[in-house]
Amino acid sequence: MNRFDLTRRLVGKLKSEAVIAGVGNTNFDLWASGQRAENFYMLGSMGLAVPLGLGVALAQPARCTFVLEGDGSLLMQLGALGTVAASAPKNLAIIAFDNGMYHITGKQKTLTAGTVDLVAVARGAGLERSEWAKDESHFEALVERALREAGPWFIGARIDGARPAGVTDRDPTRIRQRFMDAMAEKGR
Ligand SMILES: Cc1ncc(C[n+]2csc(CCOP(=O)(O)OP(=O)(O)O)c2C)c(N)n1
Repeated sequence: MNRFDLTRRLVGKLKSEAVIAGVGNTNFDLWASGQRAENFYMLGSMGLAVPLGLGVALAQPARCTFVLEGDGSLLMQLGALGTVAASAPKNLAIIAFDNGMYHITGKQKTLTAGTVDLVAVARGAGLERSEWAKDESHFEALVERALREAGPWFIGARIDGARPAGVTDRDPTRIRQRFMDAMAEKGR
């Protein structure tokens, strides 16, 4: 599967849901998919997308929040999965884009290229609703379930090594303000 394709499939199903995308390629492809005001693009802090998404989900229980994160970034902050399970926000879905590498810094292999299975790790952390998407239509079905049924959800997607479809503007102040203004609007 391809990250930009999956990101567009996700965004095509959204209304006022929040989307928090992690460093590098995940936020580049989210940016390239249309720059919704409800999108937050993490610039620089590896592993912070899940903690940020957890905070948004807890602060805005009426709004569904999606987190998009790479395998390398998830591995850097694994404890966050246990914190999500302990907090059990029904409105949070984590999507892990697993390419088995730190693509953006030079394609160095991550542990998921070897023994680590992120969905098994998420289940072990207490996230019962954790599944690998088998293909694009299964990915869409899991996203639709996450929009309808109580989470927290963890959806893993094994992706190719394609480059992202764009590059996010490096304007953190504007990204933060636009997102905060959107979060001040009523959620669904
Ligand atoms: C604490 C920290 N260490 C290292 C980096 C440098 N860095 C930025 S992105 C990245 C790789 C991210 O890998 P992954 O989350 O798997 O995403 P991919 O690049 O494969 O899309 C690294 C090592 C950083 N930003 N922060």
